Amino acid sequence: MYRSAKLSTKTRGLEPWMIVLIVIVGLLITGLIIGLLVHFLVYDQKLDYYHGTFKISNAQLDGNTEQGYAYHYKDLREMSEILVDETFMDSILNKHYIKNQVIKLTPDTDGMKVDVVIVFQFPFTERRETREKKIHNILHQKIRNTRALKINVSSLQLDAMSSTSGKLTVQSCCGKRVTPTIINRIVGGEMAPKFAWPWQASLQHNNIHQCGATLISNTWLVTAAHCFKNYPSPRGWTVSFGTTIEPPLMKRSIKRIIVHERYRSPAREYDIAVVQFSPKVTFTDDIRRICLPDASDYFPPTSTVYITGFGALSYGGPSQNDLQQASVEIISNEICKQPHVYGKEITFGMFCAGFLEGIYDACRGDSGGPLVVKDSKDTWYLIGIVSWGDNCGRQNKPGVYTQITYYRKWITSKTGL
Ligand code: 4AZ
Repeated sequence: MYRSAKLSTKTRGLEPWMIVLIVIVGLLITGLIIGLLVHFLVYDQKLDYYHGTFKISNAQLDGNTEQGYAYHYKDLREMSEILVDETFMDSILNKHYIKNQVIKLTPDTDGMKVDVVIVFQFPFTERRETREKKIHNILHQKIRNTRALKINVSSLQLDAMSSTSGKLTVQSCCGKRVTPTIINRIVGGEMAPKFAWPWQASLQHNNIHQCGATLISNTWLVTAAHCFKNYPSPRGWTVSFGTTIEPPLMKRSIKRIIVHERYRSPAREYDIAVVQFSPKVTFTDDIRRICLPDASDYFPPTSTVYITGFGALSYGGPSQNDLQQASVEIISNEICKQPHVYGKEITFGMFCAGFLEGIYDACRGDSGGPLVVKDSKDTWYLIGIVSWGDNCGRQNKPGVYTQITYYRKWITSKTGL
């Protein structure tokens, strides 16, 4: 009996534990397939890049005021970006539109030619030709109806870009980063998050950190002249990138050091130098150049600005391996030139930033590094170079910075930027 019963289960069907196992495995496989489908269809949609060009006929860059309105480069770029933002945010492509970036403004016979990269994220189901047609039509219609800028409708062109060249083009633009701002202090010390300050560099002599520097192109840095007081020749100098000195994200050797020809230590005027390294870097999320302001740009007192560096956390302390950051405020010359602050020590091409109550400040080793500001479109500009100060974080002794706008033409004359 016992034997025949066993035989009958074998012939009638599977053991109960096998059925349970099969159900569990089946559920797991179904779950995995659903998970992968959701991942690829919802989260892993690739970005689509388009290169658009159009011509604004009533705009000129300032300095050329014969026809139409004269704009600063920065304002015209911002107006064009806002126009493209509005175009797609108010359209049926709203859900798929990511962002746009003006990559070039070129003066043309009777206006300005604008080159812009427009980024979308579409579901896989939509055909490529359909998308391109929709984008073109929406842009065409907006341009025809726009009043603020007179855009030549027939000048509009739109081409799809490969995702590699789209990504590279967007990354090569200045002053953009991939992380939001969460901040405080260098003296007192707060570590900078990865990707937050991709233009920060460390200048090293015989592999020892000496100064900060800021990336302004794929081969040029801006820093302070006083960093080269002891070692004026490029020999022995290297630059490293990334949020730690050790290990460095990337390292390059310095080929050229151009110190301002009027810098005379121990005087503090003309504390600026440009430095060229080789080979060039490729921009990524962690290494990017910052934008330089126009010579005529003005950044008013009490504006919030940011300083970063590998410098000491207190006067006399050691340099840091992890990049530190602080949020400070621009202090007016009127306040900084008061006798109990710096008096006559503040001269042309300098400005103060920090707080009169002290605490948040740059310190030794931060010298040469950036003081930066963000505009309304989240584009970052270099406006100061850490130059000097009486001690660090002391009351009535804020940090003093080389004013980039004052030396803007000098930078162009040496680097072409
Ligand atoms: C320095 O010795 C230094 N508190 C840099 C900045 C400041 C002070 C000293 C500003 O490089």
